[in-house]
This record gives sequence, C-alpha cells and structure tokens, in this order.
Amino acid sequence: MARNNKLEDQLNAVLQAGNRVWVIGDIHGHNLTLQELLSQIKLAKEDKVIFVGDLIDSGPRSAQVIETIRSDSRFHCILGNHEQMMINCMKDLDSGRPGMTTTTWLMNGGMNTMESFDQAYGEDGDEKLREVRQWFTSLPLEIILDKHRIVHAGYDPLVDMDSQKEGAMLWFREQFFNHPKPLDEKRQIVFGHSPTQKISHLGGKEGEVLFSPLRINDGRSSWVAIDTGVKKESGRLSAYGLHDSSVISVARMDLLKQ
Ligand SMILES: [Mn+2]
Repeated sequence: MARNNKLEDQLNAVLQAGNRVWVIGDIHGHNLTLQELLSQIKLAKEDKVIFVGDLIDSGPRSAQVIETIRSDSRFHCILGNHEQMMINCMKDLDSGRPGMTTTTWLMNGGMNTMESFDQAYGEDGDEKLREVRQWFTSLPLEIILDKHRIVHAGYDPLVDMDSQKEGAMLWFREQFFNHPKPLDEKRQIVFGHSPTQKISHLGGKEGEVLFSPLRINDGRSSWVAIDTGVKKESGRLSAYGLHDSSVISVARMDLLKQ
C-alpha cells in the first residue's frame, strides 16, 4: 500500500490535540532493546508510535519484535526493505522458483528471522511467517502528515514527490540525503535505513540521531536520520518525537548469537 489516509488523519489529530507521536528507527530483531526504549518513552493512552520498518533480520528476536508491535493499537508501521526482501523471497518460494531473492534475504539476516520464528512458534513457525508476510504487504510505504513525512529510506530528488517509486523509498541512500535542497519545504522528512555513522560527511555520529544542516521554510531541519545503528554492538535504538523534536535513545541490549 502506498499510503493509509485514515491513519494519517488519525496521527494529525493526535498531534493537534497535543499528544505525543514518536517515530522509532530500524529495530532489526532487537526486542529487549525495543522494550527498554518503550519503557523509557512512557506512552500515555492517546500517544502513538510509528516504526520506520526493518523490524526484522540480523538480531536474535525478530518474532518477538513483530509480536510487540502488533499487540498494541497505538503502534503503527511502514514497510522497510528487509520486510520487502522477505515478501519477495516467500513469493518466489511459493511459486516454485526460488532464486536470487531467497539468497538475498537469507544472507541479509533472514536466516536469523527464520530461526527466531522456529524458536518462538515451533512447528507453527512457517505458518506464522506466512501470516506476518501478509501483514507486511498491507503496510504503507510512507506516512505524510501536516508537518512531517515518514519513510524508510528516502526519496528520489529527480522525481516529483507525488510520483515516488517503491525502490527509492525502500533503498535509496546518498542520492536522497546528499541532495543539496529540501525536497518538501513544508514537511520534515524522518527516515531510517542509513545508520547515521555512515552519514559522517554531513555530521553523522555513531549512535546519534542526525539532523540535516538544510532548513525548510519554518526553520526546522529538512530531514532527520533516526537509524542509530542497533545492528552494531555499540549501536543504539532511538525514538524521535514529532510533537517536540526530542530524541530518546537506548544502548543495545540484545546479544547476538554466534
Ligand atoms: Mn533498511
């Protein structure tokens, strides 16, 4: 799904009413870390959380991350490239034509996701994985609010903002954040996907949320990069508040299996 208008209306209303909306970066199967972050942001009943995708792969607890996120009606999620890799892989397996998509996903952390589902659900793991795949296919690619856009990877500066393609929104890196002009003068773009230590040429530091040096009309940073690299042992998981532009982040707690 490209967008979910009902959800966007709901989130705008939550912000207008003075409640909080947090955006949480790439979790990659680190559920203990997610629990710690959620306990620190102390959600009230009317608050909301948006996850930027890449819930799964790499870390040891992808199944639990998905359970956490689907178990609370205040939580909403957009699609990441790792969810897309899983969707593509399973589509090809089902059609009897396993190929590159299978290797691509499994080599990019999908193996740990499969293991996590097996451990969590035993012989129901496969069926559960299929049900989750179905949920992934229902997720929007972006959320456009009055003052923000939430997207997994970014946008293509050479394409009109209303005609953006899935490939850019799920996979782009430098082409998006190196662009020298704001892409939306009214909205701040909040994205994950590129760990901020890999944006060091624009001031990105390991484990820290990065605000673009470019400004939009109202003086806010043009974009905010919130993937603070929980995949790395020294990485962190971060939440960015759309209501007040504050950041809360926690050190990684999940240990990786060898
Ligand atoms: Mn990603």
